[in-house]
Amino acid sequence: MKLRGPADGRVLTALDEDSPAEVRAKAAAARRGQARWAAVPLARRKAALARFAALVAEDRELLAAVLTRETGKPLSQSLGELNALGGRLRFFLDHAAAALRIERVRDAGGTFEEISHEPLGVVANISAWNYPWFVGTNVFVPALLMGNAVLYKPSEHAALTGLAIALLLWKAGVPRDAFIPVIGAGKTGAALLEADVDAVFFTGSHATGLRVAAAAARRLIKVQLELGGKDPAYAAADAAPAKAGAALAEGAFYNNGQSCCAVERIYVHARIYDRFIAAFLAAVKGYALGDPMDKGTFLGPLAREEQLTVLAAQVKDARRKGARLLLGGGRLARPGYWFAPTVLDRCDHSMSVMREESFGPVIGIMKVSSDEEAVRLMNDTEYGLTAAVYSKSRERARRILSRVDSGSAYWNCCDRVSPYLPWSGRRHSGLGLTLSKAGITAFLRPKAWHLRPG
Ligand code: TXE
Repeated sequence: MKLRGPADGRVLTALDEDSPAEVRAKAAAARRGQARWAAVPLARRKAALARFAALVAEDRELLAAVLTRETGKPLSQSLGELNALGGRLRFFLDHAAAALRIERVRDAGGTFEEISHEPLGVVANISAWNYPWFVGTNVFVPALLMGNAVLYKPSEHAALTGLAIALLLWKAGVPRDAFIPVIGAGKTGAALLEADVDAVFFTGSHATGLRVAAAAARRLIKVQLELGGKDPAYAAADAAPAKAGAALAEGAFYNNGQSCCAVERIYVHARIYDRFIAAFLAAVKGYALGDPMDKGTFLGPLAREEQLTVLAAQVKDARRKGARLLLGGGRLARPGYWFAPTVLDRCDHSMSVMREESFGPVIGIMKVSSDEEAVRLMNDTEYGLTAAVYSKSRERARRILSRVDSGSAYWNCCDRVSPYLPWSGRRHSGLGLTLSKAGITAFLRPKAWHLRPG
């Protein structure tokens, strides 16, 4: 498998892909390793993951450079991801013991009823490239802490980061058969789903998520899917247009729009429309575009060449149907996978840019005349990951957001994830959740105990 650098399209290196037989052998090793790892006292499992956090922090400059080379994410944003990792890992470490505690729930007239929590077993973690440290650790850190073994398949676009993760976990004391990287693309992922695993945690596209869910259903194994979104934001009539414009530009263009919770479509009340657009455009025009290895760069190349075609088609479709192109509009004439930051307004819901995930530096904006209209449009989607409202009034934002069918709600903020809060998508955005205390217990199975002393 050849890995190409998105900044210039040149081959970075080549890696051997795991064949189905190798995947099966790795799964068998993980099965043996899991039993031993689960028997390690929690304090030692925690110590290993705490060492992993320290090693990542120590090596963050080098790890950020690796991530930037293989995905094109600007170096400052790769570093941002690595710097924020410590807090996330601390959350998991702090809440691990409580998740494993045995609960006595009732004394039923001499019969004690208790619940204990056991690991799922061997967890397949099929991961994505856009935030490989975040979306990876959201799964494999709590999985390992709870006593599971993990078969980790990094995305083929972030395989070097995947291998670096494995090396650091092993160095930190996680046994080589408790965390095993599986290298390859879709075929390898499909083979992993046929191997002897007890659960699959997937991050990626809706289309692949459906295949993963179907494979898991045939085996009756646990499945969790973290898919994309078409995340709406609404700037209400009482929002501060300059602030909202700048904040939503960042939400739409950070990581070149390649975040599951990137702002994907914007509705702006007519009363503040012109001022909002001016602020939005000024912010986007101010973003430094260039070599992702340069710390001053905000916009780099896309991670995947295929997405250039998707974005070009969305822009063409929108313009044909009457959208106004305010900025950008197409591929940049340079080697690598570059697309100009693109802003379209006068959009409507007949356009794919307002309905299908863009996952790139393209945003559609639409004028609305009431909160009611904004709610209707925000809900006019198959996705349900996040939604944002900009308004001076918390009550107004709460009223609107409680009517939007999404897993996360943002008031005067966007494109944000917290380890303390559940990360979940509704409908086409996913199944199950990661993060929060529930994102730790997701890696456990309860056992019901009926205990009658006699
Ligand atoms: O995703 P895929 P890709 C969205 C986003 C993006 C698009 C495509 O719109 O443009 O998906 O990205 C593995 N069985 N998101 O191609 O194909 C694959 O090797 C088992 C949103 O990266 O879903 C990789 O490890 N596994 C998302 C993982 O699945 C298979 C983040 C994801 O690949 C497989 C990433 C198969 N049949 C993309 N086929 C988010 N939630 O933020 C592929 N894979």
